[in-house]
Amino acid sequence: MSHLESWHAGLPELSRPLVMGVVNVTPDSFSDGGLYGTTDAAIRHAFQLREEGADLLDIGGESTRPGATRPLVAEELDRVVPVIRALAEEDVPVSVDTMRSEVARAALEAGAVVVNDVSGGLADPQVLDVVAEHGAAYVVMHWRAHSSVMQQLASYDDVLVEVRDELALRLDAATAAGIAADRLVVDPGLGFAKTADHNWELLRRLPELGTLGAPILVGSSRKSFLGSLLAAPDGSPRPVLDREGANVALTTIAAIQGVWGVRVHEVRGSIDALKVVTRWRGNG
Ligand code: PMM
Repeated sequence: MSHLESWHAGLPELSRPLVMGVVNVTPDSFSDGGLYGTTDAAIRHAFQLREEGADLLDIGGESTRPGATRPLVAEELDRVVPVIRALAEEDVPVSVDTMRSEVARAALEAGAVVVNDVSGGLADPQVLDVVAEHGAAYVVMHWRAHSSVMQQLASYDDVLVEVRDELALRLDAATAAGIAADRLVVDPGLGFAKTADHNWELLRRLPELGTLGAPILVGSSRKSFLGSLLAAPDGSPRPVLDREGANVALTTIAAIQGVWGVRVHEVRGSIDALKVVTRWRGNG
């Protein structure tokens, strides 16, 4: 069975958590904006992450950086579709990071096997219908509002319980739209309407999301809560491209707590960490 066919048959069950490698085809992502902004550079970078061991490549054409302005639909399509097509032609499994049904549809037609929707279907509910129609897998991330206003909504009595309850509603909406329960993945959405303290608490209590009955994906890579954790004595945050050691530690912590996958910009270190956890558990 080809790699793409096996994704069509169901979510993969690996002996270690899956590694989703991030390729942002954007001029303005907070983490790698502009680095892979052209189709060719993005394709080259995706193949490099695949060689380093990424199981799935997450192709995004809209920055979710706090305060980012949204691209036009046509711009987002131009950014992601050629990259997805080139990877799918080489049997590389791809997810599309989008909140838009038009982009989700074009991406699935170009060969993507997963829709990674940071809004969990709230930004454009028709995404759910498109995913159901194609029988694709769907990542339901916890989200409260678009980036321009989301940090005003970072208020919780118990962040884990509220994120879990809000994700449960989105899972219900997804199954009501016809997405099979075994095609759904949940993600707590670190940094999306969350402070650093909220992110740390979620990372401390990941197994409590298990009652949702869906595999868990976590994306901590390069996020600003790591920048502030690692800040210099003068308080300036650690630069975005210099947060990888901390992120590898979080891959380890997430794996020990039994997550299904991690979403990372740098693949090698996380693959190494997952090998360590697997061997440490006595399974490798
Ligand atoms: N974070 C970003 C974008 N997409 N998708 C999922 N499922 N989980 C995340 O945490 C997540 C995401 C933030 O932007 P980036 O692409 O620069 O990391």
